[in-house]
Amino acid sequence: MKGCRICNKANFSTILSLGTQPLANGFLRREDLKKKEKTYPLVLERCTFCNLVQLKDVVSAAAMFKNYLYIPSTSKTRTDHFYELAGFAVENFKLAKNDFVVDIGSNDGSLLLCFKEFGFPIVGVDPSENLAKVAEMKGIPTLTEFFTQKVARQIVSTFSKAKIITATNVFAHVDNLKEFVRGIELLLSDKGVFIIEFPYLLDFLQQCQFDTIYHEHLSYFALQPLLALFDQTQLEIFDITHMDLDGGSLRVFVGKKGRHPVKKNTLSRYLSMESQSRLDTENPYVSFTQEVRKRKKKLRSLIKTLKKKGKKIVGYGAPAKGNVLLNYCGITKKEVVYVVDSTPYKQGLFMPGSHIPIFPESKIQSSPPDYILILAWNFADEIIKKNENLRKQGTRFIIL
Ligand code: DWN
Repeated sequence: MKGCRICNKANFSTILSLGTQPLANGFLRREDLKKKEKTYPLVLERCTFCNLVQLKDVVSAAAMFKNYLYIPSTSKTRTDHFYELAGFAVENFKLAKNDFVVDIGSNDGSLLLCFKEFGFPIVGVDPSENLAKVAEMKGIPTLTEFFTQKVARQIVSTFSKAKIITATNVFAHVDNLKEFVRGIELLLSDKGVFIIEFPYLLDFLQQCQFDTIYHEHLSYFALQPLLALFDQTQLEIFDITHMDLDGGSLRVFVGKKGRHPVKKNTLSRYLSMESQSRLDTENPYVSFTQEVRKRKKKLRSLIKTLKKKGKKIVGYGAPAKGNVLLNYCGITKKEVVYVVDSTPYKQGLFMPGSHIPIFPESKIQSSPPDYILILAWNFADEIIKKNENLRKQGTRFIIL
């Protein structure tokens, strides 16, 4: 029986099972449609000792990330966010000309490009072979690896220690967190700052973001379990900010112990919000699971009614979470005739499980549907703005 990845205890309370699901970024080619699709159990549980919410089953990281189709640069909201993050880091931590910046889970290099434009030396670390090539073509040196202590030592000996290390939507994807943070201890300079961004458990529960439960997302972080993790290291969390991105995320600032003034009042504010939400009891998770079942029922009945009326429904965005939503709610190409997505690598492929075809966004303009189910709800404003003309012509948007 596996132990909790933060406290090693093996006492878990099941929160929700989403059955068995294909990998959320496991988009299919036409020739794959006839083959039996690999599915994996998808069960969310809570460690009853340190309260880390996490997946029960771990799928091989190589299977998920070696060839990766998700890129952040397909959404202006996200690329704007990266510029803000880079600008904040440069300003707030007074980066000097040669201060070295490392991004872990650097994907196609979108975030590092911002630091590069500021003139800083940079390196990316990402296991995805296809995306490392894209990053290198943009002039972003990238180590095609999962981040470990060995990779940290390699970077220090080849380049230097890092003043800034970023990990945006990566930390929650890591199975061996202790190995990862040991690597940060080796790579981070004495006054360096490790900046982590991830969806916040309180927002996840309050907004019932159950479609973000998928095999890449191993942990669903609140502050309390993270403090327990860093207590085991030479690092400490010294500041936090909350962001609206992705339905509510935290930006957590970590440094070597004693090197940065700890904003105790800020940390206690988050800890008291978490204790008011009683995250250490069954209550919030029972209400979450009840709400999930309600929303599944509501979406299924809406789609059924619209189909009965002969309405044409298409999906907007082919996000990983969209696949979880469609598969968990049993929605297939019979109900949603196609989805559109701005990611070139996804166009021409099919959604895993539902087998809904993926087209470029232009398709939706050429044959306007009656309804657009926004699967990338975290970018609903950007998507609705982009399709204002369709709205004016009577197309309606559905956001669960
Ligand atoms: O944590 C993760 C998040 C950050 O990104 C990864 N595990 C996987 C991935 O999750 P996702 O696929 O749900 O990410 P997004 O960024 O919410 O996906 C949005 C999708 O919508 C992309 O495929 C791009 C597409 N899109 C579009 O087609 N038109 C997005 C916008 C804004 C648009 O206008």
